[in-house]
Amino acid sequence: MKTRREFIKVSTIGVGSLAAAGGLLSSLPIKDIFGQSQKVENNKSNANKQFPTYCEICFWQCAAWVQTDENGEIKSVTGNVDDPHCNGRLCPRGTAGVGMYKDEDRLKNPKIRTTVNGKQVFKDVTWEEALDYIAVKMKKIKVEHGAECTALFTHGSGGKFLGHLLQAFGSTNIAAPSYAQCRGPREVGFIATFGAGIGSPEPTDIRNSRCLVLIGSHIGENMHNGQVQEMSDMIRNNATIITVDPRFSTAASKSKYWLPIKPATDLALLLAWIHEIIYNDYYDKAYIEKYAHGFAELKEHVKNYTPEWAYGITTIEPHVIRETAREMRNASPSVIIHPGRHVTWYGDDTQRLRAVAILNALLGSWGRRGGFYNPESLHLPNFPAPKYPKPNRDWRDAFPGKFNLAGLALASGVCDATVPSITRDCNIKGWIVNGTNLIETLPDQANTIKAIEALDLLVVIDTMPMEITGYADVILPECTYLERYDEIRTSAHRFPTFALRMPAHAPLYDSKPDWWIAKELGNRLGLSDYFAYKDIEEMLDWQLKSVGSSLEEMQKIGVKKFDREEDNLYSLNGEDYEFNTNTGKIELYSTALEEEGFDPMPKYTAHPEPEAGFYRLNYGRAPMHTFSRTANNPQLFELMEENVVWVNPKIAEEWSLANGQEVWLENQDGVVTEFPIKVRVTERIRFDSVYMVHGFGHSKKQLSRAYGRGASDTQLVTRVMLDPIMGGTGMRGNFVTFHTSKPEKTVPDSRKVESSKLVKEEGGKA
Ligand SMILES: Nc1nc2c(c(=O)[nH]1)N[C@H]1C(S)=C(S)[C@@H](COP(=O)(O)OP(=O)(O)OC[C@H]3O[C@@H](n4cnc5c(=O)[nH]c(N)nc54)[C@H](O)[C@@H]3O)O[C@H]1N2
Ligand SMILES: Nc1nc2c(c(=O)[nH]1)N[C@H]1C(S)=C(S)[C@@H](COP(=O)(O)OP(=O)(O)OC[C@H]3O[C@@H](n4cnc5c(=O)[nH]c(N)nc54)[C@H](O)[C@@H]3O)O[C@H]1N2
Ligand code: SF4
Ligand SMILES: [Mo]
Repeated sequence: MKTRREFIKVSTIGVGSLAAAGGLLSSLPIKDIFGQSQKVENNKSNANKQFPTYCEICFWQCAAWVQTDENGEIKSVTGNVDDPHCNGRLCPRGTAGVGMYKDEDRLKNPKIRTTVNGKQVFKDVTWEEALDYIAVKMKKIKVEHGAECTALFTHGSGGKFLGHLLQAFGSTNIAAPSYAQCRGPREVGFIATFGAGIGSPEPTDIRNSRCLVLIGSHIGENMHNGQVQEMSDMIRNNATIITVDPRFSTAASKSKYWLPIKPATDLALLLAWIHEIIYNDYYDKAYIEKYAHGFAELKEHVKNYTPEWAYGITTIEPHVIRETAREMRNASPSVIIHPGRHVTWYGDDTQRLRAVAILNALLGSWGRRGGFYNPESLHLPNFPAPKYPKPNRDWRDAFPGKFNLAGLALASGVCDATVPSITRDCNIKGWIVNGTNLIETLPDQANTIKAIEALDLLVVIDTMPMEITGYADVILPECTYLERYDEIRTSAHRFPTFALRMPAHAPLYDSKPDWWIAKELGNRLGLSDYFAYKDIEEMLDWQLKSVGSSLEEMQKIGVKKFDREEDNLYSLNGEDYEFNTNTGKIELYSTALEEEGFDPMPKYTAHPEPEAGFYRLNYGRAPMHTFSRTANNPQLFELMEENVVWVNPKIAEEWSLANGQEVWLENQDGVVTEFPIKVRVTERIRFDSVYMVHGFGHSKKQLSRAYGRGASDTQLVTRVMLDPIMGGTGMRGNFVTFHTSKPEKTVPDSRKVESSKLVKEEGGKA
């Protein structure tokens, strides 16, 4: 069958030759790389100034200042001292924000997929042409299938404008991979327990805590700034850190206790801790009596979950389980069992996070100093606009009766609802993908591509040529965060703050911000009433003036702090409080889960184990990179060029693998990595697992530095362990084995979508 959409590599004439010289380029110092192809507009009126922004290299959104040089060129980015997210210090990635702006491989102008001489290529077009094309296609989808058959995938600030556009158009299918592929189960587990989710930044009072328990949450490699800083403060104060991780992480190296747990068994450890804390009367009696529901049921439920029972499952010795439970009790209520963030591991993730929430409840840490504080934010009113039309269906209709507790749309669910199925009547036909590299982000790449094949329209808005842009019908280049305004950051913290992002330079090339793209598309779709401001400056000024500030003020200060409305940072010291749960109490026994037919209290269930010769694929973060988005950043590439696979010495010996040797990994479904990855032999990983950093192994040649460097974990995540409660995609149930030379086939027939769909052609002129 002839495929409609072939994979096209976005290429430019200049970049094609640069890519060929990738090896050479990569060894040049950063300034030479910048000097080579950069045509930076001279912008002298901006010379030697500083402009406020907040960082977009990850979602901690640290507020910062952008400095320009004597030519008005962006020179550096530094932390804003008034910002509680960063306290004036950026992480290495934030400092390298300039590299994102100066990356010569950036997308430079809009493109439309077209066929020339029977070959699919991308044609350079004007913004007018690109936006007209999209509007015509969207209207057609609306007439033929309904507006609800469109969806937005978005990760990052500009998504709000596109979300507004989509809702005005008539669809509520707005999904971010930061939910079903990341923190969704944590939110659902905590909402079921405390009636409130965690959100971002996490309201963990780490700096005042006396005991921090990290369960696969690798702060220090996971560089979420404020909490890394607070954890350093804790270490200086000699507070106790307990790290549960099959790998000797950076956090483990700073901990009093490292529990090298057998992967996939954390729930057993958590239940044993709950058992210890209840049966030794370590729990906070007054707190539980006043605030909790279901203590007696919980006590009975965990009766047999003893440390000896857990030892057989987790390999953590009973005396260690007892000692660490005592450490938690000694610190209570200033103790945090950290909820983690990327928690979609084994499919029972909501229940594991329920156990984490229950443990925090028993120790009385929710709403207490050194535990979880009560975050506060100040909201800005929306610019006046008509009401959104009410769609008569959404992605949920594809899953009748399922995932009712999911609080947000599932990116994987929207993707599944796009794959044609005779049993579903909600097939999505148009996607706008903004700031998310879905090919590397969603598990089961073959499924993602199957969904893309079924689309009538795929618009990709990105700053870089990434794997996802190769599948687009229309590519729109967004300018980087250093070249644009966005919404005011209003995230909750110990006190409310606003942070402004404004351009420090005009957009390079022919790139545009999301707010402009959304407004222009709105005009073409007959939705201009929803965008009734001249430009974003007018809108922001209107919003800020409504709360007694102004755009002018924010341009000067960058961050504005507000007092809390009430003195209730720690609100549960005996005060009356009604939780937003069915019982109005902290639910140790969850009535909401019971109503949905799930276990009201977490139960341990075993997960599949690797066969002989296979090892569990474990992945995580490196301090100097964010997912797949920074691999090509010239400054960060200098710090880390590729990922490596961590292999235990015992296994390395069995396979005769040497440090630095290249291997190809093959998973349980016969999928082999496209590129080889170097071995790192280390005691820091258990013998039953291997570990690699996510975000490498780019197959996009236009990424002149990152192409083919290291391997992609996503290629190996073909098995998904679905969380039945909220639809999170557990991704750590995949097993791999080694090849020392490249095996012939890289994709087994059973997983091939359509071979020609992955034809990697060079595109036309860009
Ligand atoms: N295998 C595997 N999959 C994972 C994970 C994992 O560890 N392993 N982690 C999961 C987690 S925790 C998360 S949160 C998600 C993250 O998933 P994503 O957010 O999809 O992560 P990235 O791969 O960084 O893709 C970001 C995309 O946005 C583009 N971009 C960067 N800045 C801008 C901008 O200002 N504007 C626009 N329009 N585009 C921009 C980048 O070029 C890139 O294409 O992935 C999840 N998926
Ligand atoms: N530098 C940097 N920092 C980041 C990001 C980034 O891309 N780069 N991304 C941000 C985002 S969106 C997120 S969601 C967070 C993610 O960061 P976290 O939520 O902290 O962690 P994960 O990525 O889930 O976890 C990785 C850790 O879990 C361990 N692990 C694996 N399997 C198991 C197991 O069965 N049990 C236990 N106990 N541990 C296990 C791994 O060895 C590894 O140390 O990081 C954030 N911070
Ligand atoms: S933690 Fe680092 S990358 Fe993330 S927003 Fe802050 S400075 Fe930027
Ligand atoms: Mo995440």
